[in-house]
Amino acid sequence: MKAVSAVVAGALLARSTLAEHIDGVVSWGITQRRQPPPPEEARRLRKRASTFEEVITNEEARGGYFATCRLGTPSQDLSLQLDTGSSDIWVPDSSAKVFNPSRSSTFDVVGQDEFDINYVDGSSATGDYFTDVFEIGGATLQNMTMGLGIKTDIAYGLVGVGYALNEAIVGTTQSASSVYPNLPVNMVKEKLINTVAYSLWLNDLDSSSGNILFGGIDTRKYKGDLLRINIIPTSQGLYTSFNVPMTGLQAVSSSGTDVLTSESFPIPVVLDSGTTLSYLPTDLARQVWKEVGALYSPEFQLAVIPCDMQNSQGYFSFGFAGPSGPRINVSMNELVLDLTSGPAPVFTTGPYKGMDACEFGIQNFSSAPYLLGDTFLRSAYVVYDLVNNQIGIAETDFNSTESNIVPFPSLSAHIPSATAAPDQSQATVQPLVTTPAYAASAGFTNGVSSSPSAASGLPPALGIAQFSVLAVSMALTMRYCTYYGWWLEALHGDEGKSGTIQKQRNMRVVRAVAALNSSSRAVATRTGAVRHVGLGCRTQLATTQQQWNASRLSGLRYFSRTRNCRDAAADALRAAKELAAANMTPEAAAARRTPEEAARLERVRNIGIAAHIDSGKTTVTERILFYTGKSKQIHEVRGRDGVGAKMDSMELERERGITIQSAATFADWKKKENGKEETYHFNLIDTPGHIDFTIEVERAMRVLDGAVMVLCAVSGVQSQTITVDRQMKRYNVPRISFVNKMDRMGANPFKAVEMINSKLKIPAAAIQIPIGTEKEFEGVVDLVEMRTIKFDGNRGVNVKVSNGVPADLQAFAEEKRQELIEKLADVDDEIAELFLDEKTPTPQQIKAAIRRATIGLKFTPVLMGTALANTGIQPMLDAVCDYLPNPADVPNLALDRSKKEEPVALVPYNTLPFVGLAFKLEENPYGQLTYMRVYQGSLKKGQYLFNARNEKKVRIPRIVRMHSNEMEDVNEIGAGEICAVFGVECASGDTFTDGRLPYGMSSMFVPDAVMSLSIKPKKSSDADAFSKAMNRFMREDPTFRLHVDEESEETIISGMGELHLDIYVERLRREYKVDCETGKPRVAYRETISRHADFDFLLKRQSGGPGDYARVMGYIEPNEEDPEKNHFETRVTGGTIPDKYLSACGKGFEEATLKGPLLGHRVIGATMVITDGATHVTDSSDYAFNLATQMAFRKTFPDAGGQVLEPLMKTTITAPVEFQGNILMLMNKRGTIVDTEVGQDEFTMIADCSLNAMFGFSTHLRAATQGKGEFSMEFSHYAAAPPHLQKELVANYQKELESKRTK
Ligand SMILES: Nc1nc2c(ncn2[C@@H]2O[C@H](COP(=O)(O)OP(=O)(O)OP(=O)(O)O)[C@@H](O)[C@H]2O)c(=O)[nH]1
Ligand SMILES: [Mg+2]
Repeated sequence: MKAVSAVVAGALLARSTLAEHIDGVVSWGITQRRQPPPPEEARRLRKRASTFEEVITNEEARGGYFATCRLGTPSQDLSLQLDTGSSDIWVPDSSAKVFNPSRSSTFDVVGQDEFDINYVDGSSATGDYFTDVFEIGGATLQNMTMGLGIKTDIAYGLVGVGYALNEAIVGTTQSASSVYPNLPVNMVKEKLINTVAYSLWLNDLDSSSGNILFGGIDTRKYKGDLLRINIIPTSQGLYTSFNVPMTGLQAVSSSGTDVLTSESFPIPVVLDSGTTLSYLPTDLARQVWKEVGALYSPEFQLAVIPCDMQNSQGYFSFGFAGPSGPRINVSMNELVLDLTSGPAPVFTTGPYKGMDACEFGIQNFSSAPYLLGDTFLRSAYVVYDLVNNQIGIAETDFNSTESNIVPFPSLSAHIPSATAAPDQSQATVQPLVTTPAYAASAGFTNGVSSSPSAASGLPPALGIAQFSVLAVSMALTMRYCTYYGWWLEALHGDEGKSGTIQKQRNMRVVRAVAALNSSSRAVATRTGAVRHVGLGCRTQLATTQQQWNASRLSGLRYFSRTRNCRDAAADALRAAKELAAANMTPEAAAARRTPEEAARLERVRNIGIAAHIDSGKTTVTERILFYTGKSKQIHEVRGRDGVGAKMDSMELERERGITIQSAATFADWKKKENGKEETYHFNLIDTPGHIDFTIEVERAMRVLDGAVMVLCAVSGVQSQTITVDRQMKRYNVPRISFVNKMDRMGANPFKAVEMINSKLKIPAAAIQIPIGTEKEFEGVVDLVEMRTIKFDGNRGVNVKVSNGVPADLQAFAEEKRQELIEKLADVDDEIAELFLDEKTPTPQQIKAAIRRATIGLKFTPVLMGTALANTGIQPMLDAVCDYLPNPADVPNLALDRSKKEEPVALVPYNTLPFVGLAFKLEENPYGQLTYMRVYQGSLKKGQYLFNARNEKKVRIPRIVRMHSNEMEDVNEIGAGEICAVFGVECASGDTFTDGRLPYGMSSMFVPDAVMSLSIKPKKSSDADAFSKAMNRFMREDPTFRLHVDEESEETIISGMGELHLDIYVERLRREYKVDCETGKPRVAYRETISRHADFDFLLKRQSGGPGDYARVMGYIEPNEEDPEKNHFETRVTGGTIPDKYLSACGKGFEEATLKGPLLGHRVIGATMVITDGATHVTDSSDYAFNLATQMAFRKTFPDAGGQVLEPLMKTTITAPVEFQGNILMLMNKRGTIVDTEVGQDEFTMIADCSLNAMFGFSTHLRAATQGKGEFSMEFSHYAAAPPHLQKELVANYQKELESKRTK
């Protein structure tokens, strides 16, 4: 912005101090001009601008930065002013002794008389457009288009580096197509830098120099983290200035810290190097002044302060973009500025009588946008990223003598080494406006020497009342007039009203007034402003920032016409972006895929093994590891050798013989294809079957491309098979089915096939038939090829394949093959056609159809075998290769956050930008391990990734492939694979990118906890270990939760069931040596309402100070659309409740539903509608409306038929048939029987049971079935608890509350 560029107009040109050129970065040293201008130049300048009064001498604090550039051939040195608020380069010609075109052999006029620029301050330049060689910081631009000011009243040239749309636009309307190319854009075009971005940092008050670094950052020049925050666009969505949300301000000194608040939070502030002072909303500025004892004159709109306050030890901490955003501390020595260049003026009256007066660096302004000028910016290292529309900001390291320049790697790359400020959405939250205690005030003034003539050093900060007096009292105003009078006299006295330049230079001018003038140039005419300042007390600066902005945007500063160069920048940017985008489409990526890459992917299979508990998943996986040569020996689940299965590595798993955590491994399977051996690479996850660990299946299914669904040959589809089926369907995971335990008595694979068809509703057909049954089971007939497969050798390693089918099975095989073809004909067009033509498909046609239909989620081929007896596993591995997808076969989608979460396909191609999903976290002895599925791009050791959730940047120091609990280090992992990485702090389900794509991926489904229990370590000394363990468990397992009950102060853990919680209590004991006491398991009840009820609630409280007033009217009723979710709506007409209070009502409703009125459990299925209400002029607030809504909800809850819900569990019990009667009796008491299935020996009963009734059920079941019965439970839905139970629960809760109240 050229706001104060005019302020410096009179200063002398200086030489550049630093010019350095590294690849992709151009660094340019800038020095503030310290010398006064020669008199004739100053005169001309004075004529030029309305704000020229401040243009006198040096002073360190004066804004405006100049750099040495070189123009023409041979080059002429020019010192040009840097302007972050415009986008053009132009230079006055030789008449101003700035640039002499006739001496340049490369000078070429491209637009005669077409250059015409007007500034809002009234200054202007007209002339030609020309191209010539332009150099800065060692970078040369051969054909830079620039303006030549042949007629101009500005003595120096300008280099704009701001948003093109701000000022460097053609014509008078803003449009992206008329953007004029500016310096950074041209540097990108010339490939000198990679992106349109630069870092700009100033040094402290004393050195008055700074640097601009195009295309990169210098990591040694700032302290702490460089945080990225988003720039605020205009209401039309355009980016025109570096406008960011300021969301906090604290005053800090040795006596305390004050949080200063403003009605205007979040405050839009423009970071504007070139404006000397900073301008904040009046309410905030007043608090700042009060902290430091600055005095304000309404006449002059200026705050002044004793100069001694330069030594004050306090500082102000500016916060941006929400509570977790960057903070920049600005110390007092940056905020107290000399008013003049000679001896300082002295306070003639008032509390600082006799002391030197200085200008205070923070002034007030009446409307947005506010400005943070050099008094702020000197303390901040700022990176301006015009491509991503972000700013990187950190505190400047004034003492740094070192340099480490990091270029932006590419056009759209984010600011290097910067992380996005988290929770930027919070930046829109308006904090509560409070009055500070001014605890820091004493510390600000403490120790600052007082003036000898002042009565008693610095006075304590003025109270608000005194302030208002100061603001209105004529006497005080007069005092300031006196003060200015002194100045006016000095200026006009001896030499008369006109004064002389010489005198003016010596006499110094009140810069702040001029700065304000320059901010209000829209209405202050040049001469008018001069007059106003000259008239001192009568200065009236009533203009608003909007007016000023409006005039800027309506084109007061514009290029009249341009020629060929007008759209160059936009074109260059657009073309680069289009090229990048075109290269990233799935089609383009697929087309570029090399044969090697395609071959690699074709042989990758990411698969999961999932099934009902105990069906043999781990036993199967153990065989896979053995047959692929990954492990040399087979160890059984709870085997006699006492080793335990490799994949069940946890001690508890081995003891209990169940899988608790999923385990990942990888292996190479050599498959015979057309007489050749082809190697397939498997990434494999063995999941647990128990429903309490269902999250493990959930996340495996989220990231895997295919699955092997294992079924028991005797039981077929069981309760958890149905759960797993649901999970596979949720994530569209194609599957093959493997009927295990073919050696068991009563094994019947065809019953399992039938059950898959009928219960899971997936067309399924056996592609094998067994040879021999139960103990005689020795192999299978492959129905596709009609050949015999048998196994011998140690553990069945030798697969003996013979063509043809055993004679006794011929007819059966034909029949089953026909069934397979018919089933395929139902789901596959090609087979359907052959079938209708009564043609027999070839084995290749069948195979191809099975693959198509399986990947298309329309079919599952069923294989069979026995893992324990080592039969049938190898053909199942072949089937994984034949029928399950490779990573390129299945669509994987990400959500493009820059396009309203539009889905975009990810392509597993190594050279595309990286996108991966962290799906599982685990702490192991070597540190935090994050399992990651790489969807796109490759990941190299040492690479940086960005977490899409919080934009945090992390380095990946180590990549491993997991083999259960062992690891193998790798340097790189390719697209489509699964790996684990160390050193990444994240949550499970986080998306990672290399920073080039704005993608996130949908997260996985996390079921709600149904059971909880209170827990506490037996020894208080174990508290640390306890909380460490709990933190770890919660991080690793999203279904495990912990909270401290507010009322009972007990620690409550909750999870998926008794076993789930049990395992964690046990792991605490074993892994952390913490013994715990646990309470009785509790049910996670819910509360809801059953009918419509109206309310009209008035909150009116008065207690001395401001009161609380809010009236809300409306109704609550059951949420018919989703009985598990709450819904809030407002239908207020006529603005009886303003919008901001309505959003407070919404929050109030949310809070009320967290703790239901009956039991303090969550409320679900409630709708609340606010239809009307009332506010009070002074007493209404967000707080009052939030509270009123909560109270209205609670009060109306009983009228709306509030009731307690309890979880109903789908319970499946299996036992030998003879116990059917006993079980029926057991279940009658506990729930509703949904289904019973009686098999040959076993029967299965499914019932919906109240969880409450199921505590201790295992003991009863054991007693009723002589230990032969089994059961599993899974949450089904919530239903109203029986009335007597509701009554009892509510009474108990009330009693508890009562006892707490009386305590
Ligand atoms: N008869 C027979 N038993 C088997 C077979 N496969 C596994 N088992 C047994 O079934 C029991 C459960 O096997 P696991 O491999 O632990 O089953 P899982 O599916 O991994 O169990 P979870 O992970 O706890 O759900 C073990 O005792 C195995 O020995 C088989 O083919 N035949
Ligand atoms: Mg297992």
